[in-house]
Amino acid sequence: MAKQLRVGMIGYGFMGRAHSNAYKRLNDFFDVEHRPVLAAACARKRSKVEAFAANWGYERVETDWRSLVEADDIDLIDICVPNRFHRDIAVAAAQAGKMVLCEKPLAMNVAEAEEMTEAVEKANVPNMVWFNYRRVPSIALAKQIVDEGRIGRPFHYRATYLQDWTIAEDVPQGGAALWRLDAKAAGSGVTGDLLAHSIDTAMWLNGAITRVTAKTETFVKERMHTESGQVEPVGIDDACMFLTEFANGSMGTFESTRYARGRKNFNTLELNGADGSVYFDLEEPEYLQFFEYTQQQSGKKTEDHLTGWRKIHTTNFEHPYMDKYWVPGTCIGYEHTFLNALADFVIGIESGKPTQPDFRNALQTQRVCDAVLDSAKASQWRETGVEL
Ligand code: SOE
Repeated sequence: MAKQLRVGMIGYGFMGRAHSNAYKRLNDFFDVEHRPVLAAACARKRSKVEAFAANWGYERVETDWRSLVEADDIDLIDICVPNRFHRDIAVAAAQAGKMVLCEKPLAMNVAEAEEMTEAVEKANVPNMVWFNYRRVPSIALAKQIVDEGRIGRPFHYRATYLQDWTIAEDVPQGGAALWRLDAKAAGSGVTGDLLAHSIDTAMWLNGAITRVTAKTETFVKERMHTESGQVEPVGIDDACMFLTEFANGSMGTFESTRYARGRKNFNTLELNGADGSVYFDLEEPEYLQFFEYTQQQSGKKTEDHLTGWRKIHTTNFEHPYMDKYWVPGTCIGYEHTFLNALADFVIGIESGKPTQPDFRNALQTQRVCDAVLDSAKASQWRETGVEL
């Protein structure tokens, strides 16, 4: 018998839509016992949340998140609001015994992330942070290749995450959609918003980041604040670059900006090891590039003229998640990364093996983000304190 999973969604923006789509489609593609029910959507502005609820098919609306987390007919709270609200909602939801799913980054800073982690662990409620890029089949295949030992001793990790939507000086900070430019709402700029994704993927593929040295820049120093109507100083990092040491002895470079003209959501990674390399580019998400170094076997003719990068079209049934969708050669999209993440979460509940990244795992990413920002401020190397 199907078990209902009654969802209380908080927020109605980009992520509210991406997650709602995942709840609606889960049982169309994945054979799991739980059936998500879009029970309630919550936001402060009634007209907005009513329109969102009507569009996606939520049964009712709430305008106070506190009522939603206390409601008896809700099993799971999904937090899709600006980062400054994550901590209070997650802690209250855990205390009310609800499962908690939270958009990235987990929190404004490590102190909040620790509090949230403690709350979900004390209440023993299933929890997950939506680092959706782990669920791109090509990136999941990179993980498989690493776990199979095909990269060998790792030397280098390289990540870039570039956008260009904040170059104009008249883009305001604060308010719907633009809260990401307001340090009071977001905590940080590209470090929490974009590099958190890169850091999560990097530590998943290549283990703990132990030390960092960073440089950040804020190119536009003042912007109109939508809420106050005043021109206010900008407190976020517009760009951030950092070097890392990984616990496994490899080194990494990370670059992120919202000022790379022409780059909309350019997210790449490369890992180079003694025996091979993997490369991924989100603009070609259905491909993983893999270089395999094959040593010459004694007595065998060398085939060096045939060595080179393989561009693997990750659409076969054998590739991660792909047996759930269409036929080989046909691709899936951005929205499916959320569907895959939700499926993993539900499978985790049903199997009793919690899926990752849970709050404790995302706390480690938060540690790296905080160390990066602190390093940039002090112009010094910082230990991250990551436990993996
Ligand atoms: C920012 O523009 C943003 O929407 C991030 O917040 C998302 O996490 C990223 O995946 C796409 O870009």
